[in-house]
Amino acid sequence: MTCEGKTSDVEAFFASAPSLRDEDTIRQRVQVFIDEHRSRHNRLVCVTSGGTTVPLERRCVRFIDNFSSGNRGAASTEYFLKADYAVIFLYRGGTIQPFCRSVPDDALLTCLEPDDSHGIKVRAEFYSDVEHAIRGNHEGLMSHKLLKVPYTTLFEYLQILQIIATAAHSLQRLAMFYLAAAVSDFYVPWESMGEHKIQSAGGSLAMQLAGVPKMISVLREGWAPNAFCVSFKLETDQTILIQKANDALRKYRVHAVVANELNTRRKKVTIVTANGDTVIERTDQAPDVEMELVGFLCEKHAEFISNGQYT
Ligand code: 9Z3
Repeated sequence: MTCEGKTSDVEAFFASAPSLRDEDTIRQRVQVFIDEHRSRHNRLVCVTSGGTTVPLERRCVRFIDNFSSGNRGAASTEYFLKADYAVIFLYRGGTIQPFCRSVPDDALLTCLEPDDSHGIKVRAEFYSDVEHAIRGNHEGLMSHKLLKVPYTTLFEYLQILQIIATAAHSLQRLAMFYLAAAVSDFYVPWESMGEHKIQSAGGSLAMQLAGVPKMISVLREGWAPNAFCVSFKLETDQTILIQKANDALRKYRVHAVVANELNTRRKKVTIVTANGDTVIERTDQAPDVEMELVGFLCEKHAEFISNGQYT
């Protein structure tokens, strides 16, 4: 995600974005969820997950995508729920869902089979994974601890994040933002985008992409200034990763930056805070890095709630 959001750039971004489909419904669902947890003094985290698309045409056939399977966001959501947080899961449609990490992509066709009485049953070898997925999801939704909001485009992602963050302002320090989504730094402004599919007759294509205003700063300074804010830094070059994470920490004034390298992201993350770096590496005994990562951040958030600061 980007930052140093000059107010005029940010306003221009939102003013020119296409209107958000189902905006009233999203706003209402988010508000009701947050109000319920505010009245119970619960901790609430907004976990963002998956990657944004950047459309190249208004009637979009082609788009630029940011890589993310959604595994990090899904796993983290499970651990936040376990830690008794209410979770708003802002996810890219089609990416991995909480409790479904062990279920194959084509779950319907892989996990189910016809039974003897013209019905359908779960294949024995997938039974426990399917049961885990269905029970976990059902429990999260039915207990009102989990609210899932899908997005696809960069415009939708930032519009919905703004809705969530401004509503979460009322939770003050009880709110956390855990920004694991891979968000494009570049986009085609809606007003400069053609209506129809770009024609290929001319051979090559040159396009000018504009920089996305840095919304993390806006979230920190304007939308939810009292919330605990964790952003992620992804690099493919290990040698610049920690420096870039430190730069982000200072620039965006977030409470922690989780630094990860693309190829090792499932095994190792470094949490960079003003108090130093903490490396988390998955051991053979641990199911994933998210268990320890979320545990660490929950502790820091608890300190922050009590003192307004953390060690
Ligand atoms: C991350 O770095 C996430 O950890 C991953 C998780 C996307 C790598 P998966 O979904 O992977 O489990 O497959 N997210 C943030 C990526 C990002 O766009 N960060 C921006 C940057 O690095 C800052 S906001 O510049």
